[in-house]
Amino acid sequence: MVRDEIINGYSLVSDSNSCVFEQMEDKMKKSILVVVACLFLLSGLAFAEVDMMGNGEGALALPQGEIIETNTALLVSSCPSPVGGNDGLTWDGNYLWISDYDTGRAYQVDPETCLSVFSIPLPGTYPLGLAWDGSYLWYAEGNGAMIYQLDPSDGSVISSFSSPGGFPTGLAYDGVDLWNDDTTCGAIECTPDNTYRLATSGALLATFAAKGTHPTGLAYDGVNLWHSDNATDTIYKLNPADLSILDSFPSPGTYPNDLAWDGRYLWVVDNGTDMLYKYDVGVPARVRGCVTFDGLPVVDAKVILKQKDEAKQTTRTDAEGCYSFGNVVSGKKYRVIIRGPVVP
Ligand SMILES: [Ca+2]
Repeated sequence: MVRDEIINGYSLVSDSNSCVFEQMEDKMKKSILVVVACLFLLSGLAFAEVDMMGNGEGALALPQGEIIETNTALLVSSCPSPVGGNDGLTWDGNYLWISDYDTGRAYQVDPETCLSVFSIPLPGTYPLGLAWDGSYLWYAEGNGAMIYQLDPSDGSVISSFSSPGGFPTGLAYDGVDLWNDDTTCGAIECTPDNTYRLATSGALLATFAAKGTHPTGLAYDGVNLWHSDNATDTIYKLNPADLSILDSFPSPGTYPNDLAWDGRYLWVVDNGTDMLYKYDVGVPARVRGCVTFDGLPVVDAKVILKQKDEAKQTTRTDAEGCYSFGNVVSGKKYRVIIRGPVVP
């Protein structure tokens, strides 16, 4: 639990799930309404919990009609994949790579045209996840439960090791270590499903229970891990420290087999639609709320929105006592501070 600053006699106390106010001393000016809502922009978890104590001259009702919209991801474009057995996906700095279980090859794909420009043979019989370490492809093979490091020029094996689980699917590389989703047997019925952190030597560094019951794709954006699940048809933004869910959005198809990060956009390859999807996952979130006092709207009150390391935003409540912020950084805790005249 973190004790935050004292605001007009009230101290904000917050933990990871909620925040309340504790009245420190009765110094609140009767003509000024000060309310801080401590909110979390997490899809499905966004809420505000505010204990209002008022000033003894009327009951405060805040926030009322709270509407939180996170808009985690915006589909920028989509195109047909050049292959039919879409499984692995990664980005090499200029091109996408897709592994294809129909042909047993990996295809280098132009992101503008979505056409293959080059391909290499893959070892094993069930091509799955792909990742890129800056020089080499990493590749998960399902039937042999193997993870390979491959030369992208000809597909020759640089190194390989057995995967920690029985059916390795998604792969990602975070700059140091590999991340690997595993579905145990390739079907939803088999459990447990895990997400592993692995050294490039193959040493198992950490095991996490996977989000969903058919984990498939993985990508790393420099800060967060992105993970897809074919059972819930959901794409998750995860904290790599503990794999807690930071955000999520519905996958565009029912087989989001792998993910890739191109430095700006998140790509999804789907084996149901055989399409490639490009998402903007940095979409600003919107926060709206309304303020009342004794059942009447608080009009023309100054409203301030703060997020750590972001510029402070201000607006004013309208005739209905409502306010809206349209450019809030998604996935980041924020506070709304309302200052205004109390209705007599
Ligand atoms: Ca990947």
